[in-house]
Order: sequence, then structure tokens, then C-alpha cells
Amino acid sequence: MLKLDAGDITHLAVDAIVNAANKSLLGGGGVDGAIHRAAGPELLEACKKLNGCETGQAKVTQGYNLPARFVIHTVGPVWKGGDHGEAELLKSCYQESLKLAVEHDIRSIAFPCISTGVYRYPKQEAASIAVSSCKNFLQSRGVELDITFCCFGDDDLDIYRQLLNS
Ligand code: AR6
Repeated sequence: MLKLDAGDITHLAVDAIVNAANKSLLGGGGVDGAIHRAAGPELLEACKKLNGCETGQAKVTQGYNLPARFVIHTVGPVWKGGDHGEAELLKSCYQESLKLAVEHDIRSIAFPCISTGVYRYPKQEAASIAVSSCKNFLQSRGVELDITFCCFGDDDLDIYRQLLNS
């Protein structure tokens, strides 16, 4: 099932939250910074052992002080105009995160709007990819998974509301 939520992803009591990280996996600003602050220093220690992550891929850690049991770290593409494989890479972030969720028996997962902050991916296009990738994954795999799109701003909330209602 696809759901919508507004606000801070670190507050969500789901099995896993997804982090929009960078390739180092060693923290940053935006949602990445918020997740590291809320999870506590053990998260950084766990991330140091992962040896980074390629764009479009995903890696998992525990959630430590978060209500969520797991954090799935994925690295979205930096928007460079759209002809640098951005759409495929963004789709891959959602698919690879969901694959890890299934492998870890995760039943509920929340995504932030990957790449749409510092990485400047246009919000409407990113949301279309997020929704279609998740819908396709659930349909093709036949898995029962609650997927929440966690919107931090009203503009994203409006975009996702329209997409989920259409
Ligand atoms: N809860 C939910 N969503 C949030 C939160 C939060 N607490 N804080 C911000 N957002 P960004 P990116 C939204 O910039 O574009 C980091 O420094 C935000 O409004 O966090 O993928 C990493 O280390 C936006 O809609 O991630 C990388 O270097 C969305 O999260 C780089 O930024 C993503 O914005 C990744 O850039």
C-alpha cells in the first residue's frame, strides 16, 4: 500500500526509513543530517564500515535511537539537466531500497523525496519516478509492504497527493 505523510521522517515509527545520503555514507545536511542526529553516533560508526555506496545503490544499518528499526541508505543522483541518466538512477534508488527491505523482512518503509533537496532534482519528475517505481515493485513482486512517502514541505505533499489520487 502507498501512503503519504508530512513532516520529519525521523519521527516515523515504521520498520525502516530511507536516508537520502551521499556516496561517502558519512553524513551530511538535509534529511541525512537529521537522521544521523536522531539515530545517535552509533549510526556513523556503522556507516563507516560500509565503505560508501554508489549512486543508485542502497545499504542497510540498524536505526539505533530512531523509532525505526533499520535505516536504508541510498544515494540519489545529482540533477545535471536530465540527460545524465538521472531518471534511471533515481528509479534504481527506490528499487534497490525496496529489495533490501524485502530481504530484511521489513513490512513498513518510509522514503524522503530523494535527490530533490541539495541534489536539485525537479520535484514533480522525482515524485513521478518515486510513485511509479514503488507501484511497479509491489505489483511485479506481489509483496505486502506499506510504503510511505514522507513529504517535508507542502509543495511535495500536493504533488504526491495528486499522483496517488490519479
Ligand atoms: N524528514 C523528511 N524529509 C526531509 C527532512 C526530514 N527531517 N529534512 C529534509 N527533508 P536532501 P538530496 C527533505 O537535501 O537532495 C545531504 O547533505 C528535503 O526537503 O536532504 O538527496 C546528503 O549527505 C527534500 O525534499 O537530499 C547528500 O550530500 C528531501 O528531504 C545530499 O544532501 C531531500 O533533500 C543529498 O541530497
